[in-house]
Amino acid sequence: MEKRILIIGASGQIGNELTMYLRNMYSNKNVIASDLREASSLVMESGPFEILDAMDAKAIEKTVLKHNITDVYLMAAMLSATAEKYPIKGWELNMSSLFNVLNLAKDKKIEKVFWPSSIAVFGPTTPKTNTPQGTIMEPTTVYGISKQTGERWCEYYHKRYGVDVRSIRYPGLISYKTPPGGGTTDYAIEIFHKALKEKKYTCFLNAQTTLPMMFMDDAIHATVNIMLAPSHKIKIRNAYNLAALSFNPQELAANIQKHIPDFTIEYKPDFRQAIADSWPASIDDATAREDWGWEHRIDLDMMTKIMIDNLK
Ligand code: AKB
Repeated sequence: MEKRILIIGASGQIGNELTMYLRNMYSNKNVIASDLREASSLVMESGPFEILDAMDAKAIEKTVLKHNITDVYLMAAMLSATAEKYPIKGWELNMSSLFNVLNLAKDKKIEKVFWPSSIAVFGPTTPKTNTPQGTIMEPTTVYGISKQTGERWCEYYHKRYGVDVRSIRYPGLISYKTPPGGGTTDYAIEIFHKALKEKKYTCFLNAQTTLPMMFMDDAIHATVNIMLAPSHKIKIRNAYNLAALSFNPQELAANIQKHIPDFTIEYKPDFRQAIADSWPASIDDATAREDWGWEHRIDLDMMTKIMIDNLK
């Protein structure tokens, strides 16, 4: 049967690039983009678009039936920094959107679901380096609590109702096409814009804050590949650890200085420092590599060059 895909949250950082990638794969007409607000002109002009609220179960169902949707990618979420400002709103959006989509799969109105988890499921009591796939998870942020809870529900819907749901714990994602929205890892994108425009950047994390990161192209490949994998290869139905890069602001700044020698950085940590301090510094993703063949392609040098060349 032909794939008919709905992307919820197509205006966001991942949704925008994922929509264009999937339209290339499955043809423009088969990938329906949706969001609360209009997406980039590329997304709006290349295929179908619906205004859709991820919290509105009826509206999602109507869109799914109207377009004969088979697969849903639920990319709408409130990220870590914003969710700390609006805890209840963050919790409600992140949880109700997930239930809306899982219930459609449970009722056999769609076949497959992608839902993004995050390294935010881990907390201060988790081993900080090479964080294993299965380990202590005591997240201390609203976003992390919602992602960890979401993972449990994904596994429950799979075991109890046979829902084919697949998920990845994204690290911080770096891209030049769409701005990020309210995350703790956003500094790693802001820094490039400021380095090119003003040759200086004030970082909201301290110099030594090492976090797991990934260039967007790798994240898109991971997302598409986990959805393409045969069901029996997806042995983990909460979410897979995924890794590519790990660096701190000082190391990233030094890399940027190779291209912009007079770039300077200073550090003024704010409330996001506590969020970052509760997260791992590096991730062990051996299980994803073994189960469905995940591998990353872009290292820190390549990522820095791509960002600078494209933002110039
Ligand atoms: C955030 O910083 O909130 C996100 C994430 C790591 O999930 N980028």
